[in-house]
Amino acid sequence: DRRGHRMTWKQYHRLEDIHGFLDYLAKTYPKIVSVNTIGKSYEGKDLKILRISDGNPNNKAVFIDGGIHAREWISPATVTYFINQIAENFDEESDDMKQIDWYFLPVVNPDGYEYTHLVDRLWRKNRKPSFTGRQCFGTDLNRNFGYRWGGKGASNNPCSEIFRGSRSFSEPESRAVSEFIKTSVANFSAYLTYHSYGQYLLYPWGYDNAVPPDHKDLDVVGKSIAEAIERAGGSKYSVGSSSGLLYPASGGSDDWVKAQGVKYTFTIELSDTGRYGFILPTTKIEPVARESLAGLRVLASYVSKL
Ligand code: ING
Ligand code: ZN
Repeated sequence: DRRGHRMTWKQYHRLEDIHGFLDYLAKTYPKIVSVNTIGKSYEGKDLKILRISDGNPNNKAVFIDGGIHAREWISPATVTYFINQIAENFDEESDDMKQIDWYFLPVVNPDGYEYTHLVDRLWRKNRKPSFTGRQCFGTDLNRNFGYRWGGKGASNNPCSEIFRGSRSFSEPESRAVSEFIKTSVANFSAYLTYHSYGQYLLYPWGYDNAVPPDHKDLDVVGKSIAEAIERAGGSKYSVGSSSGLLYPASGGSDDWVKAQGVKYTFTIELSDTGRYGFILPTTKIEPVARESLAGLRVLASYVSKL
C-alpha cells in the first residue's frame, strides 16, 4: 500500500508480508536498518534477519528471534511489532534502547510457518522429511540445538512432536542461527526467543533441573521484566528456569546460547494461559505486543548496565 508494505498488527500475516516489511524498513531507513539472509530453510526460503543500529562501536548487542515453532503465530507478530516501534521511532527511543545493536529474526521456521497457513494450523516442527522407518516430517527446532542435545524431554522418534533430529544442528534453520551467533562480530549481551503460550519468562537450564551460576541475576531481570509487562498490560508472567517451572527439555535454543556465554537468555512464552492457546484472536496481537515491548525496554536498561 502507500506505506510501502502490507504489515499490520490487526491480523496474522504470511511470510511474504513479513519479509516485505523488513525490506521496506531497510530501504526507508538505510542509516539505521539493514536486512541480511543468514541462510535458507529446508525448502529454500530465506532466513531474514533485520539489524537496527546507530553504528556506535560502543553499543551492546541483543538477539531476538520468533517463530521457532510454526503454530505460535503471536511470536512473529510480536517480534515484528518490536521492529516497527524501534525502527519507525528510533530518535524518540531512550538512550538505553539506542545504545543497543538489535538483531531480529522474526521467523526461524518459515517452512513450518507457511505450512500452518496452508495445510495444518497446529503444525509445530520444521518440514524436513526423515528417511528412517516410517517416513515422517519435521524436527522440533527447539530440541535440535547442540548443548546437551539428545537428553531429557526430546524424542528420537521422527514422528514425535518433539523429535530432536538425527544429530545436533541437523536442521538448516537451527544451524543458521547458531552459525550466525558464533561468527557474528556482535558480542551478544542478551538473547530472547519468543514462543507461546502460557505467560512464562524462562531462563536456563532446560536440559535438566539445574541452574547456571548467575541464575540470581537472571531471576532479578526476569522478575523486573514481568513487573513491567503487568504494569503495561495486566498480564501476569511466571518467572523461573524452564526445567523447574515447566519440564526438562534438552536441545533448546536458550540453553545453547547461554552456553556460548550470552548473559541474559530467556525463552518467553507469550499469551494466553490456555483459553485460546495457539489460536490467539487477532484482537490480542496489539495488547500482547505492546506489553511485551514494555518488558523489552526493561531488558534494555539491564543490558546498558553491563
Ligand atoms: N514451549 C517450549 C518447548 O520448546 C521450553 C518450552 C522452552 C522448554 C525452553 C525448554 C526450554 O517445549 C513451547 N511452547 O514451545
Ligand atoms: Zn514454542
